[in-house]
Amino acid sequence: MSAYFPKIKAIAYEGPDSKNPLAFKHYDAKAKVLGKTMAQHLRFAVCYWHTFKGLGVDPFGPGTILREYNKHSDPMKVAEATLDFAFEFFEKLGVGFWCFHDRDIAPEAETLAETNRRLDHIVRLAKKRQRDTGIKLLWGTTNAFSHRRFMAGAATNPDPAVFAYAAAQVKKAMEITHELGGAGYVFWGGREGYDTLLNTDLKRELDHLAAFLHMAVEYKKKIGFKGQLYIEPKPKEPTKHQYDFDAGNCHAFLLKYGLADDFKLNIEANHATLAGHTFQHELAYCVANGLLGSIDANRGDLLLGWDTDQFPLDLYDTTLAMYTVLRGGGFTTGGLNFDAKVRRQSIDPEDLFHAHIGAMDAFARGLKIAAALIKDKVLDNFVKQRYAGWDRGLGRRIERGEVGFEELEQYTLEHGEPELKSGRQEMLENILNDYIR
Ligand code: XUL
Ligand code: CO
Repeated sequence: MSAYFPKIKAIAYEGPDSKNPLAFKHYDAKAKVLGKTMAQHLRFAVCYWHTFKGLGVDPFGPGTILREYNKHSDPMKVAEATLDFAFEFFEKLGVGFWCFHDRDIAPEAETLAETNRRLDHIVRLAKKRQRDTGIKLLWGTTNAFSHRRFMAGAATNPDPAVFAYAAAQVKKAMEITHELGGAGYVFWGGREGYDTLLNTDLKRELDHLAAFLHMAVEYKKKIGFKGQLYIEPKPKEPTKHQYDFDAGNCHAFLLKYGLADDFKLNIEANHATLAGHTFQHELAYCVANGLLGSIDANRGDLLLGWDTDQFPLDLYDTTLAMYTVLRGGGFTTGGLNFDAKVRRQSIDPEDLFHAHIGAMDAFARGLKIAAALIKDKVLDNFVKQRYAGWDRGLGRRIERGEVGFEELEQYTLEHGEPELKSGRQEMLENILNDYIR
């Protein structure tokens, strides 16, 4: 069946010398890197909301992108046609996974009961598509931020009736994610934050968010859903201050409320930079704290202070991300979901292919470069040497908790001024540059 892209064949790997824009130059799904195939390492997913529902809307104008599947007048016909388009796209692109919000795949109806019936219908179709193609669900999630009822948040809403509505929605979204064999479920705090503290009880809202997540954990166990739960940090937008600000903030929240065993994090590159961190920093924080879950791959724009959700192409970013992920043991339940949208002028379906091909190639290159850095131990050896003092003598005794301030004062009185060593930042940056090719 080739309904929507009759002219585009399955995207093939043609190698770095190919000049074909509709071919992979670096992503060779079956090629092995450090003992696993590229597909197993990267676990690419296409996200439904940007790729199929995103139509180029911006604050200055409506969408510019006209898609054939949106031509039907019945919204459920649109939903069915979108699913057809989506699975044709997944197959031709050659990704193993997809991700969605409940409201992406089926439009909301007048009542919750009818909305849920619509979801069940699309889920039945999606399940068949998954079975026929072998494409799996990386994670599902809930859109509890677009409808006007959620203008003041979902789980952190001042009104318990809105909290209840959001709970009902997450309950259903977890059920359908389970039904579709999802490997995970994401909580991105859409409007869980505030616009002004003048009308906000911050402590109460955080307590409510924790109560909500505890209910989700309980329900997950009740229905036997084995997928991993993730929180996706973001510091701002749409609210002035989002409660799930960054990885460190989420970690403290999870620890405080006794949720740390049940959640990992879904790190988004553009959210990291909005928080004033690098993408690698957020991943490194996760690795250091056992929180590495999944990735929303994209990039921001250095000159723009909002979430531009562009397709990731920067080899430094993809290399350092893959370096950190590999050194953290790689993905288990998670993967690389392209939470990215084509620009407003990229109006052809073909642009969706160019966008994803480029991003997949950028991560494949990042993976290969990261593997070479790891194999040659160029950075590892330097770091090991830099901390070698902790593997012997005084350092080892400190790490083992065998000495206190008095012994350390005595040591300093005896040994005097420590001998300083260069951090060699420029040399290490040059080494990294030598590997990026
Ligand atoms: C918003 C964002 C979301 C989540 C899923 O910035 O990243 O698309 O990934 O709700
Ligand atoms: Co995201």
